[in-house]
Amino acid sequence: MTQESSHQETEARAADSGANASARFRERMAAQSAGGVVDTERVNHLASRAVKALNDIVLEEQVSYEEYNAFKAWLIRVGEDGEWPLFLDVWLEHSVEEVANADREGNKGTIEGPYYLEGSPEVPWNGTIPMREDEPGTPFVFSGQVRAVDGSPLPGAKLELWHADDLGFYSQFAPGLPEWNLRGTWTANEDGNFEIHTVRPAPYQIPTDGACGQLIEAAGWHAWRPAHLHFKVHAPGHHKLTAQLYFPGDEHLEDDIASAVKPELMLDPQPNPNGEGEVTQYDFVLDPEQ
Ligand code: MBD
Ligand code: FE
Repeated sequence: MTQESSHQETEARAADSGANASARFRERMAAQSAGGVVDTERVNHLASRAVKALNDIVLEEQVSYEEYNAFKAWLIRVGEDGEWPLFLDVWLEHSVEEVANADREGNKGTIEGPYYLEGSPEVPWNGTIPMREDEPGTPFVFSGQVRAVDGSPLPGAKLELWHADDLGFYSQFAPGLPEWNLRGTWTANEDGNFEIHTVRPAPYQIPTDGACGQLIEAAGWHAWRPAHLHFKVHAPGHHKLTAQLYFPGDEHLEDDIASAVKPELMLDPQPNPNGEGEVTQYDFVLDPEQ
């Protein structure tokens, strides 16, 4: 990594990542023809419940004008910093994911978070993720198989992986990183196997200098997520799986700010017998579509 890129990267501001996350989300919704359409009756029901829940809090907690105005100012700032995607994905998406995937038989999934991008570079089944020549971090080999719930391998399954770099930044959201850095799409081989070469991600702090950081500080919370690898795994005729995988011993497994850790999503890295970094194995099991 050059001095220049590390300098730019560490100067990433919450508002830059927020603006990028908001813009990418808007693009994705615009690309889905049916995106965002919820029928009137359902909007009435859900919006009425949400408004009532907030009013109940005000009445039960005897909320003052000072508190109301602090809340109003903070909501305005969430918008200004582009942090609605971050706020929602950290504090609400885990419940939506729980509802969506309650009856999956195969792999447990977890939240997508705000930093996914479609269309990352294609990598052979045993290839290396796009990264800088001197990408900081422990070399990490991640292999496994993609199968159906009946045990049959899924050759040609696609695995999209994205993760933060050693400083906790995601390409295309923080400045100063090459496009698609630490993002790639693998195609499983004829046995459904894959072997991904990357570097081990570091624990991750959500941006602290924006509206979400302001809330965390005002409430005396912390901003940490455990180190994680994000995946989307898909094969024709099967439900797409969105998951994250975590590392044992991480300080924030029990108190992930995004509430997205599950015991089924733990890796077990071992020293690589070749002496360079670590290896780990994990299989993905996909549910049939019906
Ligand atoms: C992340 O990297 C992330 O995965 C989530 C869920 C929220 C904020 C940043
Ligand atoms: Fe993440």
